[in-house]
Amino acid sequence: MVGAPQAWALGLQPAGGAVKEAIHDFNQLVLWIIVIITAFVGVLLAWVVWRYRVAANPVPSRTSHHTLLEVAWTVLPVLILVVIAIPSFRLIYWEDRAVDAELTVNVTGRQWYWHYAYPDQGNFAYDSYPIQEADLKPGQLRNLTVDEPLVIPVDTNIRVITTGQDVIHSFFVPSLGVQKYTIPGRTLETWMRADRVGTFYGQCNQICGTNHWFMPIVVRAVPKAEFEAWAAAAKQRFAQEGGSSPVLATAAAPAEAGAQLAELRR
Ligand SMILES: [Cu+2]
Repeated sequence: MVGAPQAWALGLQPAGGAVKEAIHDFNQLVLWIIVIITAFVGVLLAWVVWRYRVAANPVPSRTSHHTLLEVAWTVLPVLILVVIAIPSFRLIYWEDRAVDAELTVNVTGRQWYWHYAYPDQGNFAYDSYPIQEADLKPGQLRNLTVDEPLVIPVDTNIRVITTGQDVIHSFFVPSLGVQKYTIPGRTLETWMRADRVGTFYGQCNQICGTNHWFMPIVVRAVPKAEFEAWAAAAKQRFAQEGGSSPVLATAAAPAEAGAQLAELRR
């Protein structure tokens, strides 16, 4: 599966995992509410224009105030908002923390590339740089391809801990339903899960400076055995290249990561 924007597509990207599926369901609810309200207001407006045009209604009524109507058009929107709010808050809290996370990845936003660390896989870390248009190979997506993707095992709850090194960035992968700010001096948590093997594309979606537009994210979900092999090889490779970064490199929990950051900032 490829999680990427399609030409002329309408609506949200297809879901690559459970979080995005829940977002789809919520979107469906809100979309129907919007359609019904728009249709109702449209029909009402058309009827008023027709029924009270000058030819049909030469002497306008001087009526003002209608208690029942006024109470109704105050209470009804409140009820509609409550209907939206309940599943909305439920979804926000569900996205907030990983349940039984089997793997943690630390995501650091930098001007203008990403830095990924795997604290519970031998603590290796590496940078993920965008590929310039001139260097693209056939089949690679323009403005969305990187040299080293974030590799994750499929069917696994993954805790994502984010921080920023310079300015606020945002880790955004639409098809996995992930969007989290990366804020210097703070760590935020969210989670993701790919239910299908595939490549999922995203971008930094917080205006973060000149190259904000060119800060792609690639998440590659692979079978678990393949991930183990990749992690073992990556640990060797990035240790040699010295890809490990002090920032969050050993963070196992948000509290620890926060303490480390405080240490680094002193
Ligand atoms: Cu950014």
